[in-house]
Amino acid sequence: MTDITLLPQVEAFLRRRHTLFIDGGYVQSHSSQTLEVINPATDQVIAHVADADAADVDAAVESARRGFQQWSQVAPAVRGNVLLKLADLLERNREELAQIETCQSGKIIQVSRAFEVDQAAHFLRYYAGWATKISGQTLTPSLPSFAGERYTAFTLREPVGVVVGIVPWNFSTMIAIWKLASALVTGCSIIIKPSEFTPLTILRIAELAVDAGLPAGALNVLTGSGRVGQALVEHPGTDKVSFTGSVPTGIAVGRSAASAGLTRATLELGGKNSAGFLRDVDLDTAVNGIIEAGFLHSGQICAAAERFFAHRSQIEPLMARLSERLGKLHIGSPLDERTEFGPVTNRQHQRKLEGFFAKARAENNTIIHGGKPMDRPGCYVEPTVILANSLNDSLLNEETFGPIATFLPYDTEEELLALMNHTPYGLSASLWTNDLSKALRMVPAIHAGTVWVNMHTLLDPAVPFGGVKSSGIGREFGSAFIDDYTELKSVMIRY
Ligand code: TXE
Repeated sequence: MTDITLLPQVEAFLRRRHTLFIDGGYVQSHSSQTLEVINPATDQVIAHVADADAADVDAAVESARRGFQQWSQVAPAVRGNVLLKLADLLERNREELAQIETCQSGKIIQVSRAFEVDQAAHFLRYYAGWATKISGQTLTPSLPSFAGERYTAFTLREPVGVVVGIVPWNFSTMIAIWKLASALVTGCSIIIKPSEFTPLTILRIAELAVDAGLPAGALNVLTGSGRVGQALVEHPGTDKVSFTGSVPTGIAVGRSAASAGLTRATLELGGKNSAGFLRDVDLDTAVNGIIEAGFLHSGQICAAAERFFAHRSQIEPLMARLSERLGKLHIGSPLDERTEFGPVTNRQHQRKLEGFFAKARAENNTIIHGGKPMDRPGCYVEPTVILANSLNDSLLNEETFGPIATFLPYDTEEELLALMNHTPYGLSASLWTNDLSKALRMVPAIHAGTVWVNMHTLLDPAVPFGGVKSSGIGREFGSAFIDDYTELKSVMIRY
């Protein structure tokens, strides 16, 4: 094993006594409770963070309300420049941030660098560009004039106020950046509640945001358990929640937000995404596609595919070739630059995946590859390929959020569409074919917020992203986020 050496600043950061980030700096929590942060590759406790309490929630919300008053008055061009500077600072501190992220999440270092830092900086710059382009419209009222009076009208786009950004553990930095960039560019302030499993990187980024010129209170970070997220959603001083995470928690958050005086909620939840391979795709292309769709970051991606459908004539050779490729993956320490496949992010999740392996066996699914935890320290499970018996099998219906590709054969393209749509979820789906004309005819029949053709999982800030059915409400990215982070005020004038 040849792990890279941790930078001295990473060692020093991990040794810090981590507190909360409120009002532009670190402050002690009112609570004496702390949470352990565990490196899932080694099982070692690498840091402790505060488990915020109700008084901390009040302090963060008061700070965010003051931050909102100030930040919403800052000129759009200046807001955009702060985001651009933050993107520069992410890149300047790339290795430090990537190493902190890998230590807390087990994400392989190459993925931490490429996605948690480089992609996050790319998203920040995209959002920064919107700062100077968000406006209302002028309108022509429709009513006739009764006595010669005239009417004119226009709309204003106003920031919604204090946003709560609740972030999961799979991409702790990039998802936090999506939320803070959307909030800050529209003039909102934001309180980020990171996952209890991965709270560290965003604490460091909050410091960088102050260096980039963000005023106190515009960004606060409250660490703690789900209870802290719930208290923020229910707080009368918050105006909107942007949640990314599991379906059951997302539904609970949506309910709490509605009960707390119709707090706006955008919910980006997971699901059970499908990838359908048409007969014309050659096996190597299909195998590369399955690795991209199902095994990047050990499948711990809400948009990843978990249900794979291949033509009956191809399914066996396809699974054999996939199994051969997975057998050659370099599995190891996420701090080793050669590693292609690392641990999952926490013990709880590893146990959940073991539960899925047991279900597959109990339902007589065929385990083509993997199907076990790995006999080594850390939260490792084998990359796994399963052949299901029927559409009702658990592995084709329940989100595993892990490196498990479950297959079922189809005979006709009509059947393929029915199989792909047979799920209460609809975040993403992909079709793989050389026949683009056929793909374009099939795309409208697929029930998902994003349909990819000959690709899967790659998110672009210019392309809206979000779910249909039980996979969520609202869209991130593109111009679509503007509707969720601003109120539309209508102004009508008689003259
Ligand atoms: O997610 P949660 P968890 C799946 C994955 C995983 C399972 C549970 O299968 O094994 O969900 O993971 C905060 N009010 N996904 O428990 O519960 C919580 O503190 C407000 C899929 O980590 O969804 C964390 O910050 N907030 C998923 C965030 O919500 C609450 C990504 C997400 O936690 C809360 C992650 C409450 N009542 C896990 N309860 C995806 N699809 O992207 C918890 N939180």
